[in-house]
Amino acid sequence: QHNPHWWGNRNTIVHLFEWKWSDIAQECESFLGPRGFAGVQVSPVNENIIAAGRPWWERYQPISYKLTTRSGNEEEFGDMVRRCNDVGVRIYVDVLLNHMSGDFDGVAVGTAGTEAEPRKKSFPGVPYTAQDFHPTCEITDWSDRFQVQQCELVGLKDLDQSSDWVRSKLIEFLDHLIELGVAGFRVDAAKHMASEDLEYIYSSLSNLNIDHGFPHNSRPFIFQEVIDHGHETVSRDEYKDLGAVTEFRFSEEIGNAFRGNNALKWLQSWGTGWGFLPSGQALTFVDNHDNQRDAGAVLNYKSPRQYKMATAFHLAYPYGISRVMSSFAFDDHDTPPPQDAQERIISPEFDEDGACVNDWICEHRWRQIYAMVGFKNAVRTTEITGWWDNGDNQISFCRGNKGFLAINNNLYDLSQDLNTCLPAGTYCDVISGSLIDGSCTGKSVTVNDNGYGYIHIGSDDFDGVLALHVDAKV
Ligand code: ARE
Ligand code: CA
Repeated sequence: QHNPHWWGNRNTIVHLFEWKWSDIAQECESFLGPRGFAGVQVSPVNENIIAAGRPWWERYQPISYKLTTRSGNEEEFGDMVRRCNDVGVRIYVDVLLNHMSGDFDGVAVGTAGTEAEPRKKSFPGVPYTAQDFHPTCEITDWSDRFQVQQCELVGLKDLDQSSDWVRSKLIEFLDHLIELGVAGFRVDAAKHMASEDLEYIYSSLSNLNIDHGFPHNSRPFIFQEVIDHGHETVSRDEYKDLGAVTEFRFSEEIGNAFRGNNALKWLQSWGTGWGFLPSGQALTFVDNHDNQRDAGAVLNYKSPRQYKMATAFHLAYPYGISRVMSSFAFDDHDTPPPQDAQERIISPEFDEDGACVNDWICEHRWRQIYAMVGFKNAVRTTEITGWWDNGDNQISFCRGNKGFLAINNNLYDLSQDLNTCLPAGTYCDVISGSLIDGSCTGKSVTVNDNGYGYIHIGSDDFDGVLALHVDAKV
């Protein structure tokens, strides 16, 4: 179940972390569809516990499978899915199959008003009782398969997916979402579930809903969150044939490279050459909602220049199923999404350039990022050719004769004639500007009959990337 069911030539997913359904519907129509985004990963849709201060992570603690959260209710969810599908943008839901909520003193009330007693493993809204869970134990040894899969991840009540009842409830929940028109699922904490159980669940799911434009017999796209750095017993290889797997090594290595810890020239063998999963099984990202919060190699919006370079490379190099992160501003692990005094999530607002202003970061609305989504669409089906580097942190390459990317992460200028592999003509650099009314608002490059053009990226230019493609030819 590796096919994401993209529409037309589209091929980039954006994670609209913590957005409301009505705002996503609007975003599909006004921005994502027109800009050629292929799909949206949405935050968990089912009822969750209410945690003090409303941290984003309360949504990873389910209470029931009723579709009411701070992002909206079932009606709003259904309306969003229909409106996004109507403009060729697919919806993928983040689903929690591993666990329910963690301990809560007394009776907890969820976002749909359902009561539960997590300490007793009693979730009448499903219903689940203690017998549907693994006995309580703590994960202390991450190399111990039993602990990783049958103990409680950060104290979250661990469901027993080998039981018929649990399986039937999970399948019913996922089928309900398929009925509403989703194209697939991000499976949270997949490493914490036995792959045999997941295989049973995935293969039992309905085909995608033909009323939403999916061809007959389309299977839901599955991408599984498995964090595998190569030194634990449970590995990505157990899951990769069931569906795609999040390739965390990609995220760390691209961060390392663009932070300057590894020369960009080494990126020539990017992909399987770096020990990553085969391209069609790898869900790739510069950062995700978890690792953007950890200090370390991973880049996030707080280092914008490096982040835009890494994203340009991510979207230009033909490897993986790409996902772009769209964040809200945070100080620490617990910062809630933008909310009002009544703790309702507030809608993003935009300035005259279309950038978000009220604590929504909206990386997907940064020109340097959405322009690369357009680049990836324009070069779809081409191979990488014409790699060039200066032996250090200046690189360039072509995508067939449809696109060209150059990056300068050295502290001196890149100024020279390079092979762009493009047909002769003048092209707009889609990073420093756009093609508007037949002319470039940023840099432009004139390509001669041999495919060469003069490329300049100054070390103090606003961005360290230059990107040309056939859809931005003057
Ligand atoms: C919160 C509190 C906890 C509290 C718990 C229960 O922070 O203190 O004990 O509630 O009351 C998210 C947040 C958590 C939050 C949780 C539930 O990140 O802070 O806990 O929601 O509200 C491992 C897993 C991987 C998991 C990461 C976070 O393998 O699956 O840990 N990622 C997913 C989601 C998270 C989410 C959950 C799972 C839970 O993406 O957003 O948690 O649904 C090594 C290992 C990895 C390990 C990693 C971090 O790299 O190889 O396997 O990841 O360390 O520990
Ligand atoms: Ca488990």
